[in-house]
Amino acid sequence: MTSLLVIIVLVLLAVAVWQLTKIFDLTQISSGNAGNDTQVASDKDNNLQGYLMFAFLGFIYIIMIYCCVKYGHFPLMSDSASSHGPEVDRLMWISMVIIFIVQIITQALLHYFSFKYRGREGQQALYFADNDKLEFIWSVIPAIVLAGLILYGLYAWTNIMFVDEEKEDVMIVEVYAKQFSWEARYAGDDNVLGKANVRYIEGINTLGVDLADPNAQDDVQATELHLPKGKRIVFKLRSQDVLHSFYLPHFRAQMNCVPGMVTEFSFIPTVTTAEMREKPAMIEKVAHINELRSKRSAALIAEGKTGLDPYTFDFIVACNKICGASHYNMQMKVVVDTPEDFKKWMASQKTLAAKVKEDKAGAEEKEAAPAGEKPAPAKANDTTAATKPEMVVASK
Ligand SMILES: [Cu+2]
Repeated sequence: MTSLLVIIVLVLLAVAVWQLTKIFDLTQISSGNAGNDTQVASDKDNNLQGYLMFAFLGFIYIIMIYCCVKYGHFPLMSDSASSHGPEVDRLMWISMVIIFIVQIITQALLHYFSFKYRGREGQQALYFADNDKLEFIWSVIPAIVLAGLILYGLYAWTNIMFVDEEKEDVMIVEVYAKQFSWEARYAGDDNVLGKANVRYIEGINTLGVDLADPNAQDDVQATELHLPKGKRIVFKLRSQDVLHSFYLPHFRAQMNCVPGMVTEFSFIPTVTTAEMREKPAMIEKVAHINELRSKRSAALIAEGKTGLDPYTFDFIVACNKICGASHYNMQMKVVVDTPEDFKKWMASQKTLAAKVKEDKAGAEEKEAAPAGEKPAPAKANDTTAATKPEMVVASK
């Protein structure tokens, strides 16, 4: 790395010396000390530069068309999986199309005028201090376009953020962010989350739920976010330590998780995980990922390392704020089920209160047993640990 930097510095020094020599040569010409004037642009040079401007315009257009054809499928601008997703995508498409048209026109004008007003022998540039009409035009047009985009964006945002919790049948889910994992808490049958505070964090109560609160008795904690399709979910977001961001790209959802306060976001999932896996674009994408993976896996096996498992698509919650060293790895799997499957999954979950009770009972039993006499409780404890591999991974 150091040698690379030294090489770069030396190259830059050489360029600087070369440029200084050129400047010196030019000063010699203007003061009449030099006999030849090859450094001063002639009409031929200016014509060449003018045509090169057109060539460059062609070059950037060709590159643009090539990129649109080769990389033009925007995975985050199609196939959204939430009810408000298409509106976000529409806004994105409108912005992209406007940017595309404006840049096509302005690039063409920029390069055409550079050609048209190229240097010519004996021609002087026209100078004027300002032109009110021109300035009015180039201020008002962008102002109108931007105001339109901003107003449309505000309208879309208000629509997305408006939730009438009293009229609409919503499900409350808490998502807790911490360095570097996510946890979820379901409000249970009463649909009211029990109080929580970082001071109550103890043992397996990693969310800091106040277990004395009657509303907390049916709360269910999970390390995988299961959501029923077609139901409005209101997420209550908390953070244990630093600023994180709750980001679900497939649902076009993002909201910061701020320590010391509860933020909210709400959406309706419209596509189940199984349906998403069957979409042609997703099948193609997963096949491509697995093609790359199998090559990488073969290379790893050749090196004597463990190969990679094939990738299967899953929705994710990712953290979208650089929150520390393992930020890149801060993810939680999201499973969108049919309402029936979701009910089944929920029925299979134990409440946090029950889990804590069991855990305490297990610990007391272990304490009561004299060491070396009863191997059974120790074995039972091991099994508990083995049934919670996700918890262990998540707390790393
Ligand atoms: Cu984070």
